[in-house]
Amino acid sequence: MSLTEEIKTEARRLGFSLVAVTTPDPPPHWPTFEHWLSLGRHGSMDYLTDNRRADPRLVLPECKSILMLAMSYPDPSSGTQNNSPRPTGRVASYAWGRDYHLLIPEHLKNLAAFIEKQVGNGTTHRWYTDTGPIMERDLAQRAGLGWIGKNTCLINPKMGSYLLLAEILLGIQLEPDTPFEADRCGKCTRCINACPTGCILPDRTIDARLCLSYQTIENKKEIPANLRRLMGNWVFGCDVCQQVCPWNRFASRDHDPSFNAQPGMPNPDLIAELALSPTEFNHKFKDSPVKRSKKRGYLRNIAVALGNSGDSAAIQALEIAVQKSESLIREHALWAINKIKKDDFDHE
Ligand code: B12
Ligand code: SF4
Ligand code: SF4
Repeated sequence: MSLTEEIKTEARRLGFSLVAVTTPDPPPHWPTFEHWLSLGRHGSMDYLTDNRRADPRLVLPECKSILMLAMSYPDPSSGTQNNSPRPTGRVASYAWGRDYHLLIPEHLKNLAAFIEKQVGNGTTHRWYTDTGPIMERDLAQRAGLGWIGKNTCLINPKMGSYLLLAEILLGIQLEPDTPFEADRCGKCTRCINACPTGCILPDRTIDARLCLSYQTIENKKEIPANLRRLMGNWVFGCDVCQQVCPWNRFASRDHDPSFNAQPGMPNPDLIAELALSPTEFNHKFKDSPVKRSKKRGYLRNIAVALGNSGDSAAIQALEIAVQKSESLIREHALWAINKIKKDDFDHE
């Protein structure tokens, strides 16, 4: 077995669903990315302006090959049936269980140690999942893991798109795989039609400022008034453009059990969540991706979802939030109260 094959076998043994190799050359769609940034479509995600994304050798000068990896997470349609009579929210399925930013690095460390052992001397390497200055989708496509769909996600023809990406930049030469050149979207436009805010653009990018995933996770300030109704009951992330994708019929059912839904997921009880104290929030979401939105962002989202529920049973909890909370949550709770009262009035 070649060194490349040995490394791939070990990656699969460690739980990665897909593994392939690409060169350290600049990502082919860097100009698309730069244009996207220049139009401000990244909103407040300033970390994306790190120009090392233009070339992996700016991240690791000795880089000779990049191992691209993907790990499956739960298909959102596998969530338990939600029969609650009380208003409930929806959480994107990658965030139902343990945070992948905690889980995947454990496997990356083990894989890097395996590579060092095989090569016999301290090989230079650097690994990331999500947070590094690396254009992960572009490099994963070039490594042959799948194509970039119109919804901008990397889709594998056998596994769909419920995949998280990671990479190890290596100072050793491995055999590069063939890029995935085909575009299997064809004439389909389901994701574009289904996106609640219409933020999917024709050049396989999205206007992140309008994306519900950005608004519920990355935006730390007010949610623009025109987007609040469109949020429906999404309180952390959004899966719509993947749920409608026909390629997710092939979504892998096999994922690390720590990604399984924790109690209260995937449909948290909105009235109960609105009353979470800082200690309760920190305890509940200690190892969950939800902690990224911080308590204030999460409760802001909960307030909007309660407003969208139109359920007058939520008014008392919202009034308490208006009295007790900081200005960001207060303003969204007031919006929610007005929305519920107006919906009631409109129905009379
Ligand atoms: C910023 C960011 C976001 C932003 C912006 C998303 C976006 N589409 O731009 C927000 C907060 C909205 C977001 C949302 C989500 N994200 Co996000 N996000 C990122 C991050 C950190 C950077 C992405 C980025 O640079 N965006 C800017 C655009 C312009 O770049 P891009 O999406 O990489 O697209 C490039 C390619 O598509 C390529 N390209 C364009 N046209 C074409 C045409 C062809 C033929 C080819 C081959 C390539 C190509 O060029 C583009 C620009 O260079 C990456 C991690 C990383 N380091 O890359 C995760 C990442 C993309 N996110 C991920 C996930 C899981 C999500 C969500 C599903 C979470 C959720 N359920 O809420 C949603 C999906 C929303 C969506 N439809 O994209 C995964 C995606 C895995 C996958 N299968 O694709 C990543 C890779 C994180 C990870 N390590 O797993 N995300
Ligand atoms: S994640 Fe939701 S809001 Fe964002 S592009 Fe997909 S469907 Fe649209
Ligand atoms: S829904 Fe259709 S157009 Fe969108 S990514 Fe999937 S196959 Fe492509």
